[in-house]
Amino acid sequence: SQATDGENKAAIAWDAGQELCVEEIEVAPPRAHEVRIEIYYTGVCHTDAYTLSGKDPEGAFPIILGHEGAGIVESVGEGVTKLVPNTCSSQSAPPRVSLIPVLRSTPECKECKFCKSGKTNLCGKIRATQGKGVMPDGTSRFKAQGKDILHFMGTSTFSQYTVVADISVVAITPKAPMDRTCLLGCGITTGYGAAVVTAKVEKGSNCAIFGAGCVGLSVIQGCVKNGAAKIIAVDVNDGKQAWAEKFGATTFVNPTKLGKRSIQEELIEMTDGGCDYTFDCTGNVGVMRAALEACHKGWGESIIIGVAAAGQEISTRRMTPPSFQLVTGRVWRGCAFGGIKGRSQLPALVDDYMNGNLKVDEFITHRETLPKINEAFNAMKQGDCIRCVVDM
Ligand code: NAD
Ligand code: AHE
Ligand code: ZN
Repeated sequence: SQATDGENKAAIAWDAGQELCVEEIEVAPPRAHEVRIEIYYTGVCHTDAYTLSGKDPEGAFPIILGHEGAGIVESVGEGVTKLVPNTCSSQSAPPRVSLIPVLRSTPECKECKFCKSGKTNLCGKIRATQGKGVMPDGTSRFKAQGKDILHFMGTSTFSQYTVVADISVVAITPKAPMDRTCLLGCGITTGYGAAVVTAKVEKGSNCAIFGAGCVGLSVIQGCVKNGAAKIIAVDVNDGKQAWAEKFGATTFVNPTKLGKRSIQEELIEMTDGGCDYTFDCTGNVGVMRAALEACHKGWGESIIIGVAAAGQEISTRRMTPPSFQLVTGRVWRGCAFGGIKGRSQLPALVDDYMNGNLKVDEFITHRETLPKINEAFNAMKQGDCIRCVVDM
């Protein structure tokens, strides 16, 4: 089917805090260096809910959310040579290319100061326009009810067709099942990369992971992969204990059940002086502080992954002077998409999954279809949903 023939539906967020409306939209053809993709499956990430809630300072409406997608290239704009449909596959009819559009901050142009630095996976080429919800030329490709609809994270996967910059797309093996690999577009890759690529957890390390949702569970799988000794999952929901253990956590702590003792005190005692690595996978600024303060003096590193709401502040004050948390060698850092470069490094992760070396299926607790996408958001609030995959 064609993107513009009236059969194209998308879930539109008309305003903050409202349910998504599934309705017909027009998706204009891709312009130069753009790709139009037929989305087959999308995951729903907490960052979609965060932006929908109105807490994202960049979140403008109306917008088409979604940034964990897998699909097939339908057409390409001028100057796109590597993602041309029907040429990249050895499969018989219909030949196709599977793609994961990767999230906004992690396109990879391989030419900008960021890409060339060798120090980050962030790419500067289209970040400014992406933040404004438009394509690099400053315009939108989506129209509904006569109005322009904004793009999100350079992906907008809650649409049966979407247009993205070519540098936001990564071609993966056509054998990969799209109803699972869509999740590599954000949550799983983010957590795994945070442990393996950003923290570079060493064998024998003591690690604490705050928040055992999709991101935290994948941090756990990264810690397991790198041979960590203690992998302590911290979550306020006791239901997450079994999940954390399934992914390889060695211990589970519910911080609400420690009486007067703080979680940082508990972790420092459990690890004989503090953790080598801690990870915030909650987005809660109080948790970020606890995660830093639970680190070992001299070298402990705390990685912030969670996205905190606009207007909040991160702070630390457990020592006098407070700067001594960092002066005495603890490191506070963060990462987007785990520090993984979308186009250079993601295909290898897909291969790891195909070879049975990376858990993906295990994260899927719910499935929905596009007309019921709001159910996916409801499920996410329940606490028993790790990831819901939406069949578009
Ligand atoms: P999730 O809601 O599935 O998981 C969060 C977990 O944290 C839940 O199990 C919850 O019970 C637990 N939790 C909440 N408050 C807690 C507290 N005070 N102490 C301990 N545990 C607590 O969410 P997710 O999809 O795994 O995402 C986690 C965070 O990561 C979100 O903030 C999301 O926006 C962010 N995120 C960031 C990136 C990135 O690239 N940096 C990518 C994906 C998601
Ligand atoms: N306005 C931002 C807010 C959300 C955010 O921080 N996004 C993270 C990824 S979270 C994915 O679930 C991110 O990549 N930030 C780095 C950047 O350059 O924005 C947004 O992304 O819309
Ligand atoms: Zn996400």
